[in-house]
Amino acid sequence: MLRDDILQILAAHPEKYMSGERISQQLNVTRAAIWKQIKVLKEEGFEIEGQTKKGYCLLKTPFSLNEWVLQKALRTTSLGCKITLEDELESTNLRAKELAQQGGIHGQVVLARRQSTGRGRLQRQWESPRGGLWMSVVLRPNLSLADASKLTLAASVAIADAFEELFSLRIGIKWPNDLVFNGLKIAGILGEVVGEWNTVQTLILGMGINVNFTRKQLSPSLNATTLFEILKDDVDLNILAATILKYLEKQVISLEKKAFEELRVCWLERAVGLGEEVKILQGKQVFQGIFKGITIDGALLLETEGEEKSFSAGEVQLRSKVNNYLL
Ligand code: BT5
Repeated sequence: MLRDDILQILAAHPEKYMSGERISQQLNVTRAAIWKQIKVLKEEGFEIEGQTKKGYCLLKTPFSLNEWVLQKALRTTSLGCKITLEDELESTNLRAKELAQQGGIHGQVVLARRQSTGRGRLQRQWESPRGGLWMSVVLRPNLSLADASKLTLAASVAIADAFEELFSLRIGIKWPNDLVFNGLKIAGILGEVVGEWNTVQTLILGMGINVNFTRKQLSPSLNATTLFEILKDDVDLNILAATILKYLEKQVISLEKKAFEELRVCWLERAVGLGEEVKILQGKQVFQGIFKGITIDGALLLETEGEEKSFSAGEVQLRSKVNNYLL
């Protein structure tokens, strides 16, 4: 695409001005065509300075999702090998599922700047205003069905690692895979299995992160926060997506090598409520006890009345003793 070629030239000459004439000669198009595309790029959020005698200089790339910027930021070999980015989708998981059914490849990533009907687990609603990172990855890892389910745990660790690298921010993981800051949910993960398990195992890993928007844009009833509320500033969604994919790729490779214990340890390092008295809600039943840890398969271990009981994710909910989401 002409726009990408222009960006390529400008990015190859950082802090330098490139004349419209030189760019047009290099790309074999008119200067008017260059001017037109620069205008579109500016509308997309690229800061490009134009000076009459000197030409154009790329000052800043946009913080909003942009395929070219994301491609540049990627440091992976398989995840992000193919990117689908739409301004709005019903749900990135839904689109990724469709792509997977049509033969989508391992590592294909689907992103939307906004979701109209984003989904959580058990068909719960996931609010997805503009400014968030709504991303799904098609994974066809070399793992059994039982082990593939560990990828949702791996994704929560990958998101936490990215937050630490980029923002020096330590976020906790609330079992099984909610990411929380000061007891408020900042991100959620939805893993869904597609198709025939006996042949190629496909997992759609959906990650929803509240980033560049205020808390007011979500329903007041939610125990939620956003990165903007914490940092008081916008961040580059492309860098965030690329960094999460980098850590997720590492996790996928290490799970394929059966490094399950390493994942369990990393997960436990981030767990909130560990060693504390908690409540487990299973339908109308309530179990109270000490949150001892997780099994190698990610089931929660609760010490109650001198016994250890394990709960797998699904219908079960974890609460603090005082019934808070989790402090
Ligand atoms: C989750 O479900 O936490 C998984 C969320 C996954 C969302 C991503 S976005 C990209 C991809 N495409 C999709 O359509 N989905 C994935 P669960 O643990 O069931 O939590 C859902 C609950 O979180 C809801 O019932 C609300 O209480 C709460 N919630 C909804 N939107 C929220 C938000 N933006 N921030 C914090 N909490 C929210």
